[in-house]
Amino acid sequence: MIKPYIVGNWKMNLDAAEGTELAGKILHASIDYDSVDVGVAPAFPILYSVKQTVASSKGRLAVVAQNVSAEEKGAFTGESSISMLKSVGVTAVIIGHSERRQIFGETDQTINKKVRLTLSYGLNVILCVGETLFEREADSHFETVTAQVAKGLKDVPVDKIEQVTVAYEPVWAIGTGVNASPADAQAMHAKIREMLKSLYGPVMANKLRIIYGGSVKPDNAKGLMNQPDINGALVGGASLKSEDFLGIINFSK
Ligand code: G2H
Repeated sequence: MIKPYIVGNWKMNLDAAEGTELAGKILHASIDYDSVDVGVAPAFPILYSVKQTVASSKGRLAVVAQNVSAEEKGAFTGESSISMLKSVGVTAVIIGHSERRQIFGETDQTINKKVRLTLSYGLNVILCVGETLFEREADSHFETVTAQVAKGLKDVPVDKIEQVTVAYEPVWAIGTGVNASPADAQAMHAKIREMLKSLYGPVMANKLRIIYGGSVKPDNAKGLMNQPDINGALVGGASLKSEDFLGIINFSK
């Protein structure tokens, strides 16, 4: 049984006061960390204060970054490096979110560079993949998504792959209120696991987490989490309210 992983992607929401308040509520909620891993991904300026807020969890409530520079250091105005994120206690990075791919033009090559850099610093990666509505309607969704997995993980060695979680987020389901049906999501997760098997072998692939994202809410979480290849959720909008986020965590076990 793969331990589920629920991550709240706060995106560009919540300032320092709001973010630390929400982190405090999650910290003080009753969460069985033996049966679920939980993380929150605040915006860069409040990563440190959120990390301080949840310090007493001793890392059980993980603080995750939403992005990282593909470069290690230097004249890259506006960027934040992996060593900077590590220095404030971040333990994982979301890489290749569809908003990064679509709005900021990130390619599979850039994403792969960020993945390898993050892993080399000992941090975990949440590698996001997902098809557009156009790709789904053209029936190329399986091909698109499995290619994103293979390209994102290019040259990632087997001894680092356990630091990686794959997040399947169909672009047409993100922030739209429309979510993939549990059966559709399961079908894609199974294809992703097949790709992971071809890259890393069945024993390793069966240990890796593939989480689902795209309008996950307390009322649809249970159906999704019951699927055999769905090992958790990357939650956007519903992670901004503690009751909703905690509700989803409860359905994950
Ligand atoms: C997908 C998801 C979180 P939401 O982007 O990564 O957001 O749950 O708002 O669709």
